[in-house]
Amino acid sequence: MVTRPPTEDIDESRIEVGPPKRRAVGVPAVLHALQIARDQMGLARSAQTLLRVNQKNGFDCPGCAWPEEDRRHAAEFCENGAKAVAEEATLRRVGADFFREHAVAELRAHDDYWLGQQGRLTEPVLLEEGATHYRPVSWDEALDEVAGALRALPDANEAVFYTSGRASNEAAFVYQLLVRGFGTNNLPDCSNMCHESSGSALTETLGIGKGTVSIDDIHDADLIIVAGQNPGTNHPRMLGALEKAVHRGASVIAVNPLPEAGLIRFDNPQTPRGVLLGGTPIAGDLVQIRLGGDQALFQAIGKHLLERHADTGDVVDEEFVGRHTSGFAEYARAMAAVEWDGLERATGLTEDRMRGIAERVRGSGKTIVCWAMGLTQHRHSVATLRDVVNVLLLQGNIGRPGAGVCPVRGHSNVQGDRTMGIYEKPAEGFLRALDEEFAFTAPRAHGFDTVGAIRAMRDGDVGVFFALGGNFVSATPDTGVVEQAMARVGLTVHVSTKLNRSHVVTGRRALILPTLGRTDRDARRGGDQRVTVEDSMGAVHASRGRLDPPADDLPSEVAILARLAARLFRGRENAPRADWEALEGDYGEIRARIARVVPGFDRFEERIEKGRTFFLPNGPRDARRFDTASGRAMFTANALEYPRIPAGRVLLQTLRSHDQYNTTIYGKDDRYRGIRGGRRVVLVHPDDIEAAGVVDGEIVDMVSEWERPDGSVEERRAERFRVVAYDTPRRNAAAYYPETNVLVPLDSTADVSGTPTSKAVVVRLETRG
Ligand SMILES: Nc1nc2c(c(=O)[nH]1)N[C@H]1C(S)=C(S)[C@@H](COP(=O)(O)OP(=O)(O)OC[C@H]3O[C@@H](n4cnc5c(=O)[nH]c(N)nc54)[C@H](O)[C@@H]3O)O[C@H]1N2
Ligand SMILES: Nc1nc2c(c(=O)[nH]1)N[C@H]1C(S)=C(S)[C@@H](COP(=O)(O)OP(=O)(O)OC[C@H]3O[C@@H](n4cnc5c(=O)[nH]c(N)nc54)[C@H](O)[C@@H]3O)O[C@H]1N2
Ligand SMILES: [Mo]
Repeated sequence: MVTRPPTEDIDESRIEVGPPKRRAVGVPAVLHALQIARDQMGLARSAQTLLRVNQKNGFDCPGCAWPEEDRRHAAEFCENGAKAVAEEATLRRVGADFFREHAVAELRAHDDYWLGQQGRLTEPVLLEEGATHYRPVSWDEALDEVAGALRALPDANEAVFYTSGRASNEAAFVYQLLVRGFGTNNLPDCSNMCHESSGSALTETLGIGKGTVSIDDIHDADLIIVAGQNPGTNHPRMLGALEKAVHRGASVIAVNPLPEAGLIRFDNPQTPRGVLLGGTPIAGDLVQIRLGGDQALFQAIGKHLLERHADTGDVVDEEFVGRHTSGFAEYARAMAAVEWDGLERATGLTEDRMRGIAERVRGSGKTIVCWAMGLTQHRHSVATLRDVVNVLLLQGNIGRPGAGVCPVRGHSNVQGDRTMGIYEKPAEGFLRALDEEFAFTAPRAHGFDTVGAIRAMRDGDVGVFFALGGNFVSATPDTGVVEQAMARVGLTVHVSTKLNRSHVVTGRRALILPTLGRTDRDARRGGDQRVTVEDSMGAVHASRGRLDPPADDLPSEVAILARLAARLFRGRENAPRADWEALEGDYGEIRARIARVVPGFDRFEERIEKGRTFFLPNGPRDARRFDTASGRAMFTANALEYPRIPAGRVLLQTLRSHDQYNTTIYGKDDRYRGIRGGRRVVLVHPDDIEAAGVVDGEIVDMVSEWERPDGSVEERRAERFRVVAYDTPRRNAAAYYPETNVLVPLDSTADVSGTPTSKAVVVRLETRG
C-alpha cells in the first residue's frame, strides 16, 4: 500500500504552468491530501491518524500554530495539516542500512525533496572525521560523544544550540536549562528568521511580544486586515475563522502583492455550502501592494484618520489615547508631515485608493490586523509593525473584544518555545526564577541569534553546533556562506525526525540523533506521556501521540536532553540541580518545575486535564495593562522607509509553495498558483520580463546584488529558473524558498530584530549563455 520513496530528484525540465486558481481548499484539496497520506502511511493508518488531529485527547497538528476552534469538527480537516501529519507518520524508514548504502557525498547531491521523502530516522549514526559514510552507534556512545565534545570546549560560548519551533514546551524547557546549565545563552531559533520583528515591535509598543487577540475576537471583528500572509496555503484553518467572521458581517481586506487563492474565495470542505455552493468570498478587497510598501500604507491610514478627526472629532478614541497611551502628539506631527507622493511611490497605490481603505478602517468599530512573513522579513519590518500598532491605538483597538494585533505564527510551538526560555536575550526576571528553582547561576551575557551564530561559525569560533529539530543549513540565508561555516565546526549534532540537508552538510564530525514526533506514542517509565504546546493566541493545551513509533526504544526529545544533561553535569560545580531521570520518566515533573519558573503556568497540570485549554496572561488583552518603559502603550513616530530598486533590477520575495513545509518538500506542485511538476520558477510581471530582455518560459539565472556599507557590490547566483509571467506588481518578483536562500545576503537583516530580509532581495535576471 505504502509507495516507495522517489528514486529521482525533481526533474525541473517538466514544469507545467497553467492559470492560477481563484479559490482555495474544496474537494481537490481533500483528495490531494488523502493521496499523500495513503502513499506515506497506507489506508488504515491514514484514517486512524487524521481523525486524531487537533481533537481533545489527540495530538496537536505539527502544521501551523493557528488555534483550534472550541467546537471541533469530527476531522478538523486541513489539507496541509494532513500533509504535515503524513510526512511525520510515514511508514518509510531510514535506518543503518540506508547509511551503509549511501555515501554522504552522494546524499549531498540530492535535492531536499528526495532527502525528506526517504522516511523516518530510526538509529543514531555518527560521521567520523574523513569518513565517507555515517555508521551506527549506540545511544551511550552518541551521548558520550556530545558531552565529551562540549566539556572539551575552552569556553561554553563556543557552543551553539539551535531550536526549531516544533519542540514541545517540556522539551524546550529542559533544553534551555541544559544550555544555561552548561553556561551559555547561545540559543538561536527559527523565530529569529520568522516573527522576531513582531516580537521586537510589540514588546516595545505594547509590552508583550505576542498577539492580543483570541479566536473569539476574530469571529467578532468588524474589519480584519490580512497583510503579508498566505493563509490558503500556510494557515488553512484560519480561512474557516475568517469565513465565520464574514458570515457574521465582518469584512476582510487582503494586503498582498499577489492575488493569493484563499484570500479571494474559500470553499470550506466542512460545510455543504463550501463544497456545493461555491464557497465564501473572503477578502472583499485585495490591495495589491508593492513589496515592502506596508509601512507606507499604514502611515497613509493613520494620516487620513487624523485628518478626519481634525474635521469631525469622532475618529480618535480620545479616552483610550489619553488614559492608556503615550507619544500621541509626536506621532500626529509625523503623520501630518508625511507626503502623499512618497506613500504612493512606496505602495504603488493612489492617494484615493489609500484614503478609501482608511475610510473603511474609520467605519469599523472593531479592527484586527493579522500578518505573517510578508511584514516581518524586510529591513524596515519593525518600523512597519510599529506603524500597524499606531493605527490600532488611534481607535482604541487594543484590549477590547473583536480588536487587536494578530501576528500569525508559523511553527506549531514556536511561541511556546520562546515562553519556555528559548531566547538568546533572556529577561533577568526569568533567569532569576530559573536560578532559584535549580540552585545554580545562569549566564547573563546575551548569546547569538541565528545570523550571529552563522557569523561565529564562519569565523571559526564555534566548536559544537547542536540542533533540536529544524534544518539550519537550508532554512538560513546565504546558503553558500552557511555551508562553509558548518564545515568549520568540530561537531554538529542534529536531533531530528527526518533526513535533511543539515545532515549531509556537516561539521568535521557529525551525529544524527533520531527522535519521536508529535504523532508517536511516548512511553516513559511513568507511563505514556503527553506534552503541551502554546498556539498563536497564547492558549496552552496538551498533545498526545498514539501511533507506534518508527523504532523500538526511540527516545523522545526530552529523554535525549535529560540523558545528555545527566552526563554533562556529573561532578560539575554550578550545575542545575535536578533529578534528570525523574524528569525523563514523567513529564508532569517538568511541568511542576515550569509552573514555578514561568509566569502564568501555576496549577499547570490541573489546567490541562481532560483536553482542557488555558490562556496565558496577556496584559493588553486582559486589562489594557502595558508592560512598557512608560507603563502605557506607545505611539511611535517612524520615518517612512521602503525598498529602492536599482534600474534594470527586480525585487525578489522568497516564499512557500503549496506543497512544502518550510524546507520539507511534500510534492512538486503549487496548485493555487498554477505551477506543476517543479519548483525552480520565478514569477515576474510581463513588462519586467520584456524589460529584462528575456521571454516567458525562458530558463534564466538570478543574480542578487548586495551593496556593502562601503559601496561595493557583492553578487550571488542561483541558476536555472523558469520565468513565469504572473500577476504581481511591476518590479516585484517571487520565487520559492529554500532554493533561493543562496541569494539572500547574510548581512541583509532587519533593523532591531536582525531577521534576514527574505522578502526583499535585489536581483537581475540573466539569460543563460
Ligand atoms: N503548509 C505550510 N504551512 C506553513 C508553513 C509551510 O511552509 N507550509 N510554514 C509555517 C511557518 S514557519 C510560517 S512562518 C508561516 C508562513 O506563512 P506566510 O507568511 O503566509 O508564508 P510565505 O509563503 O512566506 O508568504 C508570505 C506572503 O506574504 C506576501 N508578501 C510578501 N512580501 C510582502 C510585502 O512586502 N507586503 C505584503 N503585504 N505582503 C507580502 C506574499 O505574497 C505571500 O502571500 O506558515 C506556517 N505554516
Ligand atoms: N528565504 C527564506 N528563508 C526562510 C524563510 C522564508 O520565508 N524565506 N522562512 C523562515 C522561517 S519563517 C522559518 S520558521 C525557518 C524554518 O526553519 P527550520 O524550523 O529550521 O526548518 P524546517 O524546514 O521547519 O525543519 C524541518 C526539519 O525539522 C525536523 N523535524 C520535524 N519535526 C520534528 C520534531 O518533532 N522533532 C525534531 N527534533 N525534529 C523535527 C525534520 O528533520 C525536518 O527535516 O526558515 C526561515 N527561512
Ligand atoms: Mo516561521
